[in-house]
Amino acid sequence: MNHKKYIERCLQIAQNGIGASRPNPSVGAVVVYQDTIIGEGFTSPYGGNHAEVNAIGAVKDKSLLKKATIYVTLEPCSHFGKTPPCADLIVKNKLKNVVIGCVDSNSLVAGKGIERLINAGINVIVGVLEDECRARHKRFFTVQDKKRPYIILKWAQTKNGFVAPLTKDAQKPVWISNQYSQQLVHKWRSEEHAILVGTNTVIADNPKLNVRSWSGKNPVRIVLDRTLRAPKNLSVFDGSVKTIVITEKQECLFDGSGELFIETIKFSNNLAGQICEVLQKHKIQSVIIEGGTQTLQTFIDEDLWDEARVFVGKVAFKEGVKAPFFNKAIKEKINIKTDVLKIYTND
Ligand code: AOF
Ligand code: ZN
Repeated sequence: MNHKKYIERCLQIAQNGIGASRPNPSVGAVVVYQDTIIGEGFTSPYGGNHAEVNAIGAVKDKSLLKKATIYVTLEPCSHFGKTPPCADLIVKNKLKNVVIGCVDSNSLVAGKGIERLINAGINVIVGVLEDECRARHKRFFTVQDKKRPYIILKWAQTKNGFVAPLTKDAQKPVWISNQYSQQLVHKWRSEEHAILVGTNTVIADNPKLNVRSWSGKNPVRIVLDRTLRAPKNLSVFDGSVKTIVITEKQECLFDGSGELFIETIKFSNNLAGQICEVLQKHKIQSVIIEGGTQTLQTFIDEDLWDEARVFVGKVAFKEGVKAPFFNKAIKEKINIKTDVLKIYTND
């Protein structure tokens, strides 16, 4: 049987749960009998069913399960969390084969799910499209393994490396990217747990930092404001979404709306590291950093980033604000279908 083909299908459907399943990884599972998919599912919103429960539940004729194979992007769990162990469900339904993309590094599972399946006499194959499955669950694995959120840097630059002209004419906004890239950015926001910007960006653009031209959850907003100089009437402080202000000021100038959190740190040389600690404290699994250049550069300089998504426009400015730059050789991801977007990974 073509194992890769079915794990590929698991990867596709796992995409449907991204964002909603958080902090759980969005896993994909398909049940196959005689080279035909007879059930499939992905992780339900947090607290709900795991992918295997949904995939097995979708099989109409349960008598086929004994002869079927279940494919799953992540090792079936072995623990009682919000839901009972998926490994037990597979054993109870006597599935013949289990094909797994990658092992779960959660210490509650970490191989115990596989062990349980093997002990029950089920054929188990591990590591089909392993890299792709680990990449699908990259946010989850980063939190598990690195004890910090998955960090995505995002910016748009001209073809000659500027993010903005030197003087900004408010009447004439300059578009480096296009309307499609704007929509893509909103999709990206819906996929991440938090969005982070510096004060200059907040004051200059008064952004809402929410999801508009896409459907899905709004990310938690994080504003770096060392001196608490951002006016309180800005959109980010409208109380509609959880917002964390990271500052150096001790005194809190806000009147404590339920969605607003002030975190005080020292803006010193390991700023990005300290920000990660604040994000850990708030159990943030992933963050997209949308500017400005100084903030982005801080994360690059401290080598605290996982992915950079860079729009490179067709325009050029004579002079302007320089785009962030990488201070070491980095890989550009291939297979991107557009020449406007470049994706780099820090691995
Ligand atoms: C699976 N299938 O679809 C997912 C798994 O609190 P719980 O019960 O929801 O368990 C969460 C843990 O289960 C999570 O940290 C990860 O180790 C695993 N996620 N496992 O068998 C799934 N999402
Ligand atoms: Zn499970």
